Amino acid sequence: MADFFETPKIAYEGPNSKNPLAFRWYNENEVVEGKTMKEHFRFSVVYWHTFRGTGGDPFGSATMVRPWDDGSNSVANATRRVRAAFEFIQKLGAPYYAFHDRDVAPEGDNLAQTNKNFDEVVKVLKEEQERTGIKLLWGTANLFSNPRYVHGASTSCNAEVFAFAGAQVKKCLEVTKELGGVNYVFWGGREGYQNLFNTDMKRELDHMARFMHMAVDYARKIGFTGQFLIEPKPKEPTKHQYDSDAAACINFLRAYDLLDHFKLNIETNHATLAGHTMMHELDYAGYQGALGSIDANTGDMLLGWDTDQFPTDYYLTSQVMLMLLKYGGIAPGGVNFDAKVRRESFEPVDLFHAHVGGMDAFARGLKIAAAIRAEGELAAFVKNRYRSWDTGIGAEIESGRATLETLEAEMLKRGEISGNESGRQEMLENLINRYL
Ligand code: XLS
Ligand code: NI
Ligand code: NI
Repeated sequence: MADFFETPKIAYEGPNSKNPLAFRWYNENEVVEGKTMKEHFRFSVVYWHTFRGTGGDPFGSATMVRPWDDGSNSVANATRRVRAAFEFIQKLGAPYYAFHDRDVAPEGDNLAQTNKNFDEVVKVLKEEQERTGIKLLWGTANLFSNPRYVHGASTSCNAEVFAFAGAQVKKCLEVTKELGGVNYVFWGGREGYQNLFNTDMKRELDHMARFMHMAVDYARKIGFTGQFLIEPKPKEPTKHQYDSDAAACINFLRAYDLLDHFKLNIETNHATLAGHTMMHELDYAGYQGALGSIDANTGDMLLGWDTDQFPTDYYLTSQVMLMLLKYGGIAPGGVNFDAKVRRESFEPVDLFHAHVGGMDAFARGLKIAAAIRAEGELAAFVKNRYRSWDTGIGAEIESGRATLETLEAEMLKRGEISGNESGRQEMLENLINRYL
């Protein structure tokens, strides 16, 4: 097998290592809270940014040096790219990858030709999965790049476009099943609007729900048992994306009777764009039983778009891991690096630096979160903060026995509440810093 990368396999060398191409914290067999790190994270590499990202931006063309890629739209080039991708993922030691249909195989002149190209590349993906043991975390259909999706896919004003998108998802579900994918993602590419003057919002949302029901029905029909996921994002490319945040997605799923079939794939940078923290989105999805998977990345404080940077901040990864531990882990989802190297980091080795840093930041975050939980001070504080609900009037309310009349009678007797206590935010922030 040809070597596309000069970098050798990445090894765990421990916190004192100064080797930039070694893990200092991610030790896949190390057990934390009863599970190995490998099981906790289920790290996944994305095909789109890592193997299709060119470094182009609105002000300049491609910068990435990818010697295995001749830039053509041929199946031969796509096949070579698969070999390079699996060499990379194997050397990195990530157990999963994720793709859009159009990342892995080129579109042809018509749907039949496109499907044929896809099938040819899928054979190679399957061969490489078997050779390396790397598995598919999720598949998804790209329903936003092609100009036919200018007005959206399932929410397009044009029914023919809905039909084409349906055909595309059918094929992508078959392929995801064929490759043993454990999830299937819908990110609402252009499912939103730029302007409400030309938009029938109700009709579009009804159509989006119809589309998802069709996917659920077809999955059942072909025996695809992977978890369906929706990935919230509030804007970009449209001004308003219908799947704007965890709460909006869950409301949509519940309103259209889809909540039994879907969970959420929460992405850090999307949470930021929605004006939430990642921790908020994870807690919200988690308490509703809808936390499915995460797209791990980070934005830039000074840039208001989806910069998809690799996460390196321990404060962030500690918060994420506190939430994942709280809700019992992420499987069958995973920690999927929907992140791209900067345009200026154009050499192949930068892909290793980026992923090594992300995996290490998450491993460090896991250890910090586990230490906070082991000591139990934070949990004890929260439990104590809500103690008024455990007995007396609080327990009456929670159990549903209290009414406005009983509350009035009780408060007339007391005359006033007996007092509130400090939230101790600063003390708790200092407490977290003790573990960092
Ligand atoms: C775009 C999304 C996208 C999804 C997959 O912002 O993050 O990459 O993860 O379609
Ligand atoms: Ni994403
Ligand atoms: Ni994104």
